[in-house]
Amino acid sequence: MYLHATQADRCLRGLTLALLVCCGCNTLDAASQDIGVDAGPVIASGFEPNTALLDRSGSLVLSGTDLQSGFDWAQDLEAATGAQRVTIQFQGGTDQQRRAWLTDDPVQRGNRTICFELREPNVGGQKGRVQANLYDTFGFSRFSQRIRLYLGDGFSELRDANVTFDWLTLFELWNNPNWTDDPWPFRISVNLIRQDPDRHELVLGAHGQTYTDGRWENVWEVIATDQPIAVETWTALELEFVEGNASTGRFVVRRIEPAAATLLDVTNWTHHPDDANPDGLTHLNPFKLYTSAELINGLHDLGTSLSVCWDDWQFEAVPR
Ligand SMILES: [Ca+2]
Ligand SMILES: [Ca+2]
Repeated sequence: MYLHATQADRCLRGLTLALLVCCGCNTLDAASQDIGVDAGPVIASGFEPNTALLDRSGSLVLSGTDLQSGFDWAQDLEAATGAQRVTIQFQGGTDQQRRAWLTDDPVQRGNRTICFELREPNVGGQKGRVQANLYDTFGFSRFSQRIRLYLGDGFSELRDANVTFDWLTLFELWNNPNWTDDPWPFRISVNLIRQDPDRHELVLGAHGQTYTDGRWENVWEVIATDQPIAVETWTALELEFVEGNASTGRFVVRRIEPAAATLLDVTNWTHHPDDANPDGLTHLNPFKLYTSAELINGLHDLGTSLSVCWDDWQFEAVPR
């Protein structure tokens, strides 16, 4: 147990995870970090035992120590990020409508993962939400994250049905949040989208948006056309963020495997353009499943739900 995470501890932990990954799933091996985050992961978990989900007033809290990586979800997390916990938030509903749970890899038994499922719209009947909250951090000027994603139940239907959509959020960065009375709300959302009903492909898109008078408006938008994300197989993704303006801000999404590729590469605002004193990224959803009642109900009518699994989360960051 790492009660006091030293630099040596972190190096050892990073090495341990690298070895595990190298010998196991072969997904998160070294790749170049071109935005200057190279301190080694400060969060590193494959959701292996003894990672646990504890119920706290309707949300779940990632707890315990991942004995494979050595990462402790309380002390190590707070020392590395300033955040006291990673919460899995639902915004209401029942276990029949939405859930998050630790379970075996759908492909490789014995490997533990965290899975999210939406069966019915759990937020006032209007939408469905299951999300990891990494909130109230020190504020990062840069971060890099790797995680593996498995698109499970419902996604082959979304790929093949006669439907288009652009709201199915997998990642979201809040710089700054719109629920804290901050004068300069701004967010970057990464969605899985389907643009053309004649193409049976799910692709990633991202936008940076300001929030004014209850409305989100695009500052920029990009779509990884011609780079479909496969369903019912593991995809390893890397996200990188640099806080900055139209020429210094950066947001990148790469696929590590299968088929390594840069999917989204944005040089543009990563905070509100009117915010003269950006203070780093304090709030993010490092993984989430958030979409419309329309999609969830449509899948429900087809007799299925919407489920994703996540594994091998690594996060490294530079505080401001
Ligand atoms: Ca795992
Ligand atoms: Ca900020």
